[in-house]
Amino acid sequence: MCPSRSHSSRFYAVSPALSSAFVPATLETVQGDITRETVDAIVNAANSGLTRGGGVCGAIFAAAGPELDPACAELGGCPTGDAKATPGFRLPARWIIHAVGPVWHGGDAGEPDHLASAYRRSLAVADELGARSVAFPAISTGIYGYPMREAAAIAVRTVRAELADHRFPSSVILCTFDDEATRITQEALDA
Ligand code: AR6
Repeated sequence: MCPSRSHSSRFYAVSPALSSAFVPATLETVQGDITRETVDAIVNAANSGLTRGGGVCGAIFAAAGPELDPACAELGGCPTGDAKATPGFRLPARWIIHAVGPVWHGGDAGEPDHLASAYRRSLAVADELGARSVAFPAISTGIYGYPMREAAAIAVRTVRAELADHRFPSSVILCTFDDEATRITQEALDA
């Protein structure tokens, strides 16, 4: 579990599978190293070749172990805005969902749509896997240069909308890596 946990934002999503019943779904921000999250699936901020990279991708490949490289190679890449899953190998998480966010080019090159799509597709893959809990890093906000505030607003809006439509997951963590990202993400949750 990540070292510091900020307060959660709880809301209620209607599960289509449970007709009129309400299923509590949680969305919260947690600060720390995503590779240590004890969730069913963690999301990787991947490149379209699904190869070992820097940032959170490098941390995930290092923690998952050498089995991850051939497992990713078998997937044959992944377009921007899409997501594909592998096992988590040596991670506490059972699965890794590799999501490819956009490189920031100033905001007029379809970046918001691609970023929302990366979150949406990751949640669809989690749903297919039956993953009950998923942790996301702040996709695209590091090496790919997406401004944190804009990215956090898209993450919160997209995840909230998707959780209302899917049975799984019922718990989503937005895992932030530093104090500023945590503060900005919490503000997006509270907005
Ligand atoms: N746990 C949680 N968040 C982290 C961690 C960690 N261990 N390490 C970094 N972050 P980035 P991108 C945060 O650069 O911008 C790779 O080479 C970090 O502070 O990892 O989508 C890939 O292979 C930032 O807020 O991903 C691609 O080529 C966020 O994770 C490219 O980088 C995302 O930063 C993807 O770039």
